[in-house]
Amino acid sequence: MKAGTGIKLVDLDPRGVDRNFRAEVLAGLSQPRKAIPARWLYDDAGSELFEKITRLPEYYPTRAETQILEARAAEFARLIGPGQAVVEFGSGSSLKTPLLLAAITPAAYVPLDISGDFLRAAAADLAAKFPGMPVHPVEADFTKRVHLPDEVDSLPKLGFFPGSTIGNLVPRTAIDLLRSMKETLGKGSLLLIGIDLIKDIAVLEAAYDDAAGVTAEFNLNLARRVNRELDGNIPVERFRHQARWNDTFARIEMHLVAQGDLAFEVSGQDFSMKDGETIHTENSHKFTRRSQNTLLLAGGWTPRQRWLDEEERYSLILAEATAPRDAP
Ligand code: AVI
Repeated sequence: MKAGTGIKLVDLDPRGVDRNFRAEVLAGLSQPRKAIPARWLYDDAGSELFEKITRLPEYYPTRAETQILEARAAEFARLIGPGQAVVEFGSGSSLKTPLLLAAITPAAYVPLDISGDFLRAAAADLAAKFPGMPVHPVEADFTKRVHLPDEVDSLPKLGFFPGSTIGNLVPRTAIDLLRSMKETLGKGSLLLIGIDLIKDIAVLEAAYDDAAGVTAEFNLNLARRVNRELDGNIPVERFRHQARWNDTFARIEMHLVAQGDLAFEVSGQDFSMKDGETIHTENSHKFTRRSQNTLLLAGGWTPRQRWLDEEERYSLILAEATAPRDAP
């Protein structure tokens, strides 16, 4: 991290491979229960597959969230008001972000993303769609406090974190992230956050194991990426994608399941797996109204308004940064 800027410099080895990727894959595969952090699913191929997932008939979150953004524009305008600096955590979706910006007439838009390429492309797209609205992209790791551009210092702030990406984090990390967002945005700021809901298990499992096999490809691409970038020889064709509901932790888990006993190498290290053993690749937590409130309050945000889509599958919540209060 470059001191004080909130900008994370990626640490590449001489072949241009991110050293953190190698370290996290080797550590994750060496554990008794093998796992690779979900953030590594998103190389170029993975990001393209995720875009396809958002259009699948089984994957309801994107459509449900877009429907809320379309249907509730007048309420956003009333509750949020004009003149905000909209700070988007992530480089923005070409569909959802314009819906929000058109609804509330902001004074500036500040997308934050660790990937400079995505960020610049998304910022240019938004600037073209909203001529006259200042756009200040910031290349930063927003899991830590980010120093926002001086130009938006005096403006009220609205954080935007759609997509239920918060659900990909385990509760401790999710709360750390919410607290960092509050530090980035400051006292009195607002946060509009998408959070997915617990529902029929069959619906959830289908959303993460679609009939066309796109999510399976998305998951298997992680093993292919390891082979490509880390000198691996994982026999990808001997793994099966699995999406399973874990009721104890209220989450869908993605796993790569070994079909038969197998062995492989990654970066010169040997690994073996028994038939049925898995590599855990993603969690997607789902919530009730109460567990959403608990999460947000633990992260320093007081929920003020909650909207559901027509089929009540998904929610968008407006919360306010509140001072810590321990006494009842
Ligand atoms: C990015 N994130 C919110 C998606 C989700 O629903 O958890 C990632 C995803 N994984 C499989 N399908 C979609």
